[in-house]
Amino acid sequence: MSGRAPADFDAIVVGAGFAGLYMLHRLRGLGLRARVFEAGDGVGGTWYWNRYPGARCDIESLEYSYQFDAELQQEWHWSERYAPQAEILRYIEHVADRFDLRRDVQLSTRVTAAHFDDASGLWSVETGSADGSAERERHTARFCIMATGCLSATNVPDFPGLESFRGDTWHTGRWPHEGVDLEGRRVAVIGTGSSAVQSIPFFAEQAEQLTVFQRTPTYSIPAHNAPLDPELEREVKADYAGFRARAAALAFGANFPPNETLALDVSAEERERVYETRWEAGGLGFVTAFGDLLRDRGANETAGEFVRGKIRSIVHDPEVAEKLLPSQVLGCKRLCVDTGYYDTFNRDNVHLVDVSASPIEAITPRGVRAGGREHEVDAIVFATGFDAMTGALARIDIRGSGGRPLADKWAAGPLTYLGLSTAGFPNLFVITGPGSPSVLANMVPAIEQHVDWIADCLAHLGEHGLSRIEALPEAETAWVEHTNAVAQETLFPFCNSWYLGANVPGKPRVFMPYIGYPTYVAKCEEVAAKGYEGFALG
Ligand code: N01
Repeated sequence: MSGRAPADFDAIVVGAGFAGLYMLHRLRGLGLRARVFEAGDGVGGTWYWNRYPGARCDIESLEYSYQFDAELQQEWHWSERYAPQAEILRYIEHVADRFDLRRDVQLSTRVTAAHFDDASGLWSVETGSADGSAERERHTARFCIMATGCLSATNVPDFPGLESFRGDTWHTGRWPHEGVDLEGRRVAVIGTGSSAVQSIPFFAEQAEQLTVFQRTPTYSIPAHNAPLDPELEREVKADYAGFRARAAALAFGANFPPNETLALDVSAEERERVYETRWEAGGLGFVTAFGDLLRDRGANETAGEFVRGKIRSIVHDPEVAEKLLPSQVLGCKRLCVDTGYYDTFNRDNVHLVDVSASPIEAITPRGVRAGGREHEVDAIVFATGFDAMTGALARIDIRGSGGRPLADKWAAGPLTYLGLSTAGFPNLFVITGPGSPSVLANMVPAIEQHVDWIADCLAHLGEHGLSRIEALPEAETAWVEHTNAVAQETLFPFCNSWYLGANVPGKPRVFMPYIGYPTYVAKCEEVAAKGYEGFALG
């Protein structure tokens, strides 16, 4: 690359999860000097932090893995249909060792700032120790690549009195590594999203009393998790590439083939039969039971009513069942996948507190006050989710050309071209950023697609003696408008989901992920084939 000012590294990567590690591997393959900074004391990202009991993937293990190395995917054996957190973390650690990645990963190091310097054309990245105790350091690099994750910045609501609580508090996304003993304790869980749905059955087994504070009832589909079927594993491994290609044509992978038939085009009996089949199969495939579930409210309502019927049949106490019935559009918040969630509310030691009408008023020294009543507990679990998609970036002081803060540029919501790049921030890439399919695709292949695109782009720059790439404002505007237009054709904007930023008070309400993985991949390929159309190269 021409015009190169001396820099500590060719590229700095922030985060050592699935995205950062594969990015490092590709950068090395290009002969570039790279350093990964990671706040955690180990690699793994999401799967390093989310160690709460019951944490596991909602995408089947044979699909939730890297495909860049044929031997790796042949040799790794998953033990269950849906891999538990510890096994996914072992897999990521195995990849780090197998490809000798650790020597360029600096752990326990938090990136606090990343500033672009117009004069040198370099990024200056400031790091400190993860606990803030060590001196800050600065490192320069031509490229800065954010592999900071979509669901990594935890969200603990600002409940009055939080600091006064005398017991223990934990967030599911920062679960203590040594585990937590709930034996004989009265425990509160705040939230009923995926993390709560997975952990509540485990907490209920251990705790003396478990009180669940629910603001929005959730739709959850049984996982029907089981040991991985060896016959299926053999079949997939006999043609893993073909399996991956089939998966790439769908949102959530090869085992979730969508049914194109419209729900309202078939009889009520036929709908019931299809829903029952999907419920028995388990998992996220429920939402693709018919082609119009996320487009037509009437169609969606039939699926919602089916799940409500299931909840009524599982939960014995009709009053509790009634409280658990979701009424929002099914699937417009991420569908949950569970093992025994609704059934847990049949236990004598589990209590459900509906805080939809009367929100949690305060955390008191002895518990949680809601609806004018204090619920005394010894510990509180915040299963309150994440400042999704933009939160991890917002927690870094990122400044582009002319010193412009990203926080200012994104004050009304994230603006990106392809979710990969943002105008005014040259040589900055975001892996699975807002405006890309990310959380509405299978994350690992979506990450690989982004990493490959970025690596190919850097190779292109090198081959053409170029050192700078930046999204053009007009390409970005068109992409943001297109992303919004696609979302508006669906039912996704109709709930208070984290896809919209609606879970974090004050966050701009903008639908962040791009809907349509195959279309998106084709667009990225077209942009590259046209010499990085929509980008200024120099
Ligand atoms: O977080 P969430 P999560 N008072 O935002 C409630 C992925 N994931 O960690 O819905 C009371 O979904 C909030 O209520 P409401 C997956 O993509 C995957 O569970 O906003 N309650 C909600 O119930 C998932 O979608 C897996 O009304 C408050 C809950 O807290 C994403 O991560 C497992 C509140 C937060 O739910 C996030 O899931 C785990 C308040 N002030 C996570 N504020 C799998 O692979 C928030 N809540 C299976």
